[in-house]
Amino acid sequence: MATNRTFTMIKPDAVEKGYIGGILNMINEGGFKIVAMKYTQLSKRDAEAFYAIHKERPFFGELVEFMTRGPIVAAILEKENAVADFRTLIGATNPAEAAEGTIRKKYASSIGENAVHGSDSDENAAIEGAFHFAGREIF
Ligand code: RTP
Ligand code: MG
Repeated sequence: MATNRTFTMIKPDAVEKGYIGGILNMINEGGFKIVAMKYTQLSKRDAEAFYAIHKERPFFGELVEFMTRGPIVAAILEKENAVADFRTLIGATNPAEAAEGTIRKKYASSIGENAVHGSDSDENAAIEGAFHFAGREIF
């Protein structure tokens, strides 16, 4: 995957609350093009693999439980400087610290249930995109 792409998930909390449309609108307004998208649900094994980097953290069990409790929207987004610009658009992990105008400020409820995921590096964007999408599903 090229370095002008990032990977996102609309997390179960935001899907449950009916925020898919609002979040996709902010993504479009932010200048990102959707090049792959699916509505799916993570298995426990998927979530443990996806968040393996956090497996020693005290919140890992809670994170896996949360991310598997309902469907998510997974997508690959394209824009110049996609990874950094998308992290800016989503805002801080803790919505209490998220800037005005960010997705988490508007839609996240807590540090754990924070509405969206955004890749933190080009390398992870490529890994995470490939975790969810086959080449023929990316346009
Ligand atoms: P993400 O990977 O989902 O985009 O979030 P992030 O980079 O802003 O935050 P990260 O440190 O990678 O943490 C991953 C996710 O774990 C949950 N978390 N819970 N209870 C807690 O203290 C806590 N800390 C993190 C959040 O869902 C966070 O997005
Ligand atoms: Mg992260």
